[in-house]
Formats: sequence, structure tokens, C-alpha cells
Amino acid sequence: LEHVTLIGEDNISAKNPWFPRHASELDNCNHLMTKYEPDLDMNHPGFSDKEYRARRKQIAEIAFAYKFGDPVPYIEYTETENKTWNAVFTMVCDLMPKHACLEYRKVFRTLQEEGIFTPAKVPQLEDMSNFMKKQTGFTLRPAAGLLTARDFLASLAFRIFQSTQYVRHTKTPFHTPEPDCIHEILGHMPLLADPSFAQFSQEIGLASLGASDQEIEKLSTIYWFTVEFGLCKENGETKAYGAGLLSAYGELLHALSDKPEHRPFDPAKTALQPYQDQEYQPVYYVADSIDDMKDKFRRWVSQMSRPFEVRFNPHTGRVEVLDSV
Ligand code: TIH
Ligand code: FE2
Repeated sequence: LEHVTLIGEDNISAKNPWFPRHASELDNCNHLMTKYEPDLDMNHPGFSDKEYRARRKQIAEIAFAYKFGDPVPYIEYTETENKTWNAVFTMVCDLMPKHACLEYRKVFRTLQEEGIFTPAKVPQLEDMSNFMKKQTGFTLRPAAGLLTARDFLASLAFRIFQSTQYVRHTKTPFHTPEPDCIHEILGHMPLLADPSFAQFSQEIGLASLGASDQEIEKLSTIYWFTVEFGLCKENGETKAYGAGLLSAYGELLHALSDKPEHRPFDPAKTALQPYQDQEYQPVYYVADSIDDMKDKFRRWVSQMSRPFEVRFNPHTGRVEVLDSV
């Protein structure tokens, strides 16, 4: 690192594009994709449900008003919302022992022991965030809906997970095409509390900072087939570690059946695989283990063509940019 100089934040250029250098700047990184808004999408289960749409608006306001450093506001979930949580939670409890990876099962138990995962109530993001902070340093901030890949990935660089806070429509408890807090909490949190997985997540985030649109597309595809829909080997069996599988039992059983294709995880190939989010995936990528996935990703990402390098300084919470060319 002797020949490396630090690039300042005041001289933005192609070699030094804008991206958040500190978690507080994520207040500007919450651009929404509007494709699944219940107000705009006729196929959304909440499209013709006025009450549901009003509830979504109310919860979205919390995310719009949120600033870095605020505690995540508590939400009094309704009886209907708690019932929807209960339906998914019960299903996950039944299926997890056989189908979820070891890392997931382990943290899941801890979350039950801590009284955060209970059958009756949607957990609060603030409680989740405080738990995660002790495990891996990850924290949560509320997001109003599905974010752009660039904004979402940027937050991971700071070990911050932008999480929705609304609950899916009660008509579709076992699969929804958009994220909701059941997906974030039941799907993502257990793995983000695993040190190795947390590190992998932060590394995807760091790789995304200042990356080109094409590179963002590749990184979000890798994210899709690992963090969201990843499978892994465990003692010769195939298990799920992807959050989109662990929060949607319909797709979990589909993924582990002989209907879809299973391919070995190989970042160079996986990064180019087209995907859609309307239906179950036709292809899943299987890692040898989470550590192996992390190593393969690290090797692949080191060939990415940014004209600078970044590193996270845990003492200041800032991302430093190194001029390496
Ligand atoms: N399909 C998931 C579920 O029903 O819980 C949610 C999503 C995963 C990935 C994108 S949306
Ligand atoms: Fe997700």
C-alpha cells in the first residue's frame, strides 16, 4: 500500500465518482423502483384493497422521514398483519429443520431464545437491529419499498441493511414478488447474523461503490442467486440459505425439488444469468459452502475494472478511496 494515495471527497470525477463515504449519506440512497407499488400494479394483491394501500402509505412515511442515527420507529402491527406473520413463521418452523442451512438454523434458535422470534407478533425492526449489531455489526434502516440495486448495495458496504417495514397482503402469505418485512426478518436476518455471511454481504456492497451500471447489474445478479435464492451443500445434501426461499415456502419446496435446474455456483457465469422476479426461479446456483462462495466471489470481484480501490475503515465508519492506478 506504499504507493497508494487517498483521494479526497471534494474532487468528483470519472476516476472518483460520487458514492456514499459514510453511513449518514445513505439518507440520499433510497431511490425506489416503482414496479410493485400496490397503487400502480393491477396484479398486486393489494391493488383493489383501499385499506391495505392506506396502510402501506402510512408505513412508507416512516421510511421517508427516517434519518441516519434515528431509532427505527416501532409499529403497532394489526391483528391481520400478525396473523400473516404467524402463518409464514409456522411454516418456516416446520420446514427449516430439514431444508435450511446450518447457519440459518443456529441463529434462528438464538432469535427464539431472545424472544425476538415468536409466533404471535411481527418482530420490530429496531429489536432486530439491536440484535444484529451485537452479532455482526449489521444494523437496519427502514426503506419504503424495493430500492434500486445501486442504492441497496451501497448500504451493505456500511453493514447497513435497508429493510421494508410493511407486511405482505394477507391473501398471499406464502409468496410475494416484492420484499416485505416478513421476508427481510425471516429470510435475511438469520444469515446477516452469521460472521462469514455478513462479511460477504459487505464485500458485495463495497464492490458496488462507484461501479458502472453494467457492473452493478452483475453484482445484483450475483446477489440474487446467492443472498436471495442461494442453495448450498451440507453433508452431501442440498440446503437453502437464500432469503427469498426461507421466507416463501412455496418456492423453497420448488427449489429443492427436481423441477428446477441446479448449477454449481461460479461467479463469472452466475453474474450473467438472466433472472425475473415474478415467478419461481427456473435455475438455482449451489455453493459448496458459504465460505467457498465467499472465496470464489472474492477472487472474481478482484478482477473488476474500477480505476480505484475502496476500503472500509471501521474506526471512522468511512469508506476510503485509494488511487491504485
Ligand atoms: N418471494 C419472497 C417472499 O415471498 O418472501 C420475497 C422476495 C424475495 C426476493 C425478491 S422479493
Ligand atoms: Fe431480499
